[in-house]
Amino acid sequence: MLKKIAQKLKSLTDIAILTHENPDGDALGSSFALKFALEKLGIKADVVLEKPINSDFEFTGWTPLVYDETMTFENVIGVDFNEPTRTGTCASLFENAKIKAIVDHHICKAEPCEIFLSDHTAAAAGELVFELINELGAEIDTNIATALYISIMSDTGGCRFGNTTAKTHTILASLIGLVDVSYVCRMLFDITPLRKLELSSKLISEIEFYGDGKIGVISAENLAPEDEHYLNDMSNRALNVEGCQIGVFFKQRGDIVKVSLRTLGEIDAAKICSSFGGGGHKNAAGCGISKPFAEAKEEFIRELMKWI
Ligand SMILES: [Mn+2]
Repeated sequence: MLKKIAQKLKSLTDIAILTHENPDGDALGSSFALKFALEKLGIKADVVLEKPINSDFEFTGWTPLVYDETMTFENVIGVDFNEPTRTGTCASLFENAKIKAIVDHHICKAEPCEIFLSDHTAAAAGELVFELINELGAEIDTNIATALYISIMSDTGGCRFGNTTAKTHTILASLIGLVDVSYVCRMLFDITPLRKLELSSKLISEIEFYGDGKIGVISAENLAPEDEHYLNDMSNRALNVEGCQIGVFFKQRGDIVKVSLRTLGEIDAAKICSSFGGGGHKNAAGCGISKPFAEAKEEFIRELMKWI
């Protein structure tokens, strides 16, 4: 499939790259790595996002095209999602395109398009994009290497999560000479906007525990939309409390309670979230529940209690 996708991409002159809404480091890094590689081959490529890049990633200097409803693209490739609805308002670009492909590493329920590479053993979409770039024959330069490095380090939490493999390290090792590692890691993992520090300290101070401290729960019922991206790692923060095996973060978004779940070992986050219509990876998954906040939370925690 990798070969097929590379051949297809090489036959095109203009490609839009899409990724999931509220893009994280993997979504952005794998998208921009692919853009830079395609441009090296003389193919016009744009990353199209719902919104401008969030402040966490301003340091990259990456510039996406911001979606507007007049946009149309004949050719689209999606990275880091396998359900087109995950791209938010960009879903129409995907639906209306003539040629569409997806490269993804989430557990997959249904094939979203004909040209579809799905490998849930990959730690990050960036690992698959790395292989795709090699297949395309584009030479990896500093811009591409940095984007891939950000992608893989983000989805593996700096090679600390259970999804990290020997292959992850091998790929990173091949990139490392081209990347300003200490700068990138400081920007990814250490630098915190003051607003994020304030918000997360407040939410963490209100953490609740269930099941003898095995389940840590952080909740944000009244969250301003512009603050949402500051709280991407809240479920990890809950999981990091000594004795916790499950970390969960509930936040209200419109009429939906969004759930972000992190688990240890055999506690299958993807399975738990799929019973609420969501999905993801074995130890990191999410879902949305259309119920009042307290009710959604109670129902989800009741399900978690079965796993401990
Ligand atoms: Mn990913």
